[in-house]
Amino acid sequence: MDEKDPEIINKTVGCKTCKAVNRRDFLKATAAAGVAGLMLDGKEVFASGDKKSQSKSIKKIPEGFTSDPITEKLIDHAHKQNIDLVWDRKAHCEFSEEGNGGISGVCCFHCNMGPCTLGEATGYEYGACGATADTIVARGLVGRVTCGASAHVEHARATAKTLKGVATGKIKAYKIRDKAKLDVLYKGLGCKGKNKALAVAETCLSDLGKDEGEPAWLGYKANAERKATWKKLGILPTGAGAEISQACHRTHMGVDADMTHLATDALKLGLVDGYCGLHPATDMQDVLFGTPKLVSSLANLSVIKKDRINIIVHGHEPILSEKIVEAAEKYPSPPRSINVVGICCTGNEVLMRRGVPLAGSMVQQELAIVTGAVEAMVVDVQCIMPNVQRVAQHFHTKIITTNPQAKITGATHIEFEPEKADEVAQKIVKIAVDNYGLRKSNKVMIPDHPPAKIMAGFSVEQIIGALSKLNASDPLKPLIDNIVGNNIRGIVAIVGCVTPWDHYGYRHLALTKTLLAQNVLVVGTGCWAHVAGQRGLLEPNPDYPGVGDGLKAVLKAVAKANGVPALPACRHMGSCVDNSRIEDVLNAVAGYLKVKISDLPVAASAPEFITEKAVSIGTWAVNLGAMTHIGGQPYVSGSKNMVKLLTDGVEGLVGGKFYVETDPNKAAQTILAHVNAKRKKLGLAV
Ligand code: NFS
Ligand code: SF4
Repeated sequence: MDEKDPEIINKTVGCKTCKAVNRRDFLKATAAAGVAGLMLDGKEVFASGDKKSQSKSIKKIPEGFTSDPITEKLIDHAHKQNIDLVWDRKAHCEFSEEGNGGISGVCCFHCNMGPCTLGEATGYEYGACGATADTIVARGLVGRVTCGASAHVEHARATAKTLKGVATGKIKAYKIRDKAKLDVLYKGLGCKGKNKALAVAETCLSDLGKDEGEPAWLGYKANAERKATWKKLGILPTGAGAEISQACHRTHMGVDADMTHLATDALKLGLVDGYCGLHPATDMQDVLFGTPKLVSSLANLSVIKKDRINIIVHGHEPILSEKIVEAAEKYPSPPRSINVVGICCTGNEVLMRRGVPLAGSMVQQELAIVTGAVEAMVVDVQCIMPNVQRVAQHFHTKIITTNPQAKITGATHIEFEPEKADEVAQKIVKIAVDNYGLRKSNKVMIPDHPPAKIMAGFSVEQIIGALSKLNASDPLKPLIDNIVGNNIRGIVAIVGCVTPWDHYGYRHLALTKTLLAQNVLVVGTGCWAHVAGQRGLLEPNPDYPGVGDGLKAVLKAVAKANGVPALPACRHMGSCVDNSRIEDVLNAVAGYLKVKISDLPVAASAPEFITEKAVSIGTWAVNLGAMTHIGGQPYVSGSKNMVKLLTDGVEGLVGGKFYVETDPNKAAQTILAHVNAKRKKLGLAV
């Protein structure tokens, strides 16, 4: 492309109007032509790489919020090299604005009489087949919950197959690390047979394959009251495969066209996620790799080291990354010591069990490569932006895909099989070591800010273990007493992704800090944990800055009883599948107080949710009885009936409901009001 050709700009502008612009080419062309920004129909459609014009498009930082300097510097560094990032590519269609088309969920692609877009965008009330906005929105929601659930189901399947291979002796690379947990599962699931690991693995695989009865993990983990409620509503799932297949069938053109009927299927798929995905994945991973215990580490992109061979593990399933960590440790006399760091939930998994530093959240994955110091980014599944390969082309970094279900065009694919885990891991580590020679030192830019100190590893077993130092015979009592006595106002789980459509981490931080100041015990997982960690909320700081006095006193007492100087303000409970651990805590508290989860002063929040997995986890949380805040549009606003059902009607069915609010300060106030209302109802002081 001749970047100086002004025609290119015109052509690209034409392209921009059809919203299919290649922003990077556009940046290059306009920068070469000396154009800083372009206006189209009175709107700024583009600001070039020129800093002055770019800053115009950056929203003002909210008062009291400091942006993360490491992230900011790397974003600037990328822009200087004309590398576009997730923050730059807002490729929304022109109908996607709020209340109009895409974002409101009224676009349907289910058949070739479409695509049909209803509502303000086109003025149509019905699709070509006569589908209403209610039907189209409901089908879309069912589709997203199904897809999210399937991701966790595949995660559980991979873990179960590995455990089965270990149990039968076919897989030698792994062993059972937590026999006690295996015993607990075996008993809890009502397994039979001498080979406990085999019985547990087969129970999971049977839950994925069957089409009658209910998932064994649901029978084991959900409390009796919940099971009865779901049964009454007819939303108890059978097996994952059958439910996912039926959901796809129901959303096919011309099958299910009743909003409420479809919505109950979404609830059912939320349960599939919880009990055929999250719980079995967490439990069997603990058996194979160990149940997390308190662990200290570091967080943020500056865990990538200039003088080391840096390998990033990224994705979700720790089966390979566990081995990469091991292979790196054992690598024969490397020329430079190897530094394995993690991104996304694979990062959380190896942090929780091995103390591997957290390099960054989902939206920081491109920035990791922009440091110029990453020899290999080893990815498995989920939340891997294909753009990592485009960014890697500017550097020596090798993107290595490993899962048979996930390839990226241009990346190196080295297929992982648990049977050959050691061999594959060693091969990958060698590729990274060899690749170090191709690193260009003048391309290395790791911001000169130290990573934050973090403490993680808060499995339920760890939490109970720590509480037992206060009361050995009744470890939950100190927690309950402090909730009743209002030192702990309530428990809020803040989880999920980080959005690029706001200042990095702003919604997570604003919400978390407000709740902590009000003595709310914040537990969390996923990419929330990256942001919380990077910004000091997982640091065991004996001053407990920003933490309310009641909560501070509790944390101090638990720390003292456990002989550690301090505990972090928030509890990092793991990856997104580890949301299962949060249910275990809620069930324990509800059981102790002999009330329903929906009666407890608790809530869930995904203030920056992005993925379909976040939607299915949120649906599961609603099923549990939790008010579930989401900080973004879930593509349902095009159906007023659906909005009413999700934010109100569903509460009468399962006790939980969705609450949508992008402003974290408003959300915090609503969540606090909810927690206080629940306290009042229980007769507790507010
Ligand atoms: Ni959860 Fe983990 Fe992050 Fe969101 Fe993706 S990494 S599974 S989906 S983006 S929190
Ligand atoms: Fe349009 Fe109906 Fe086909 Fe959807 S299923 S694209 S609404 S005709």
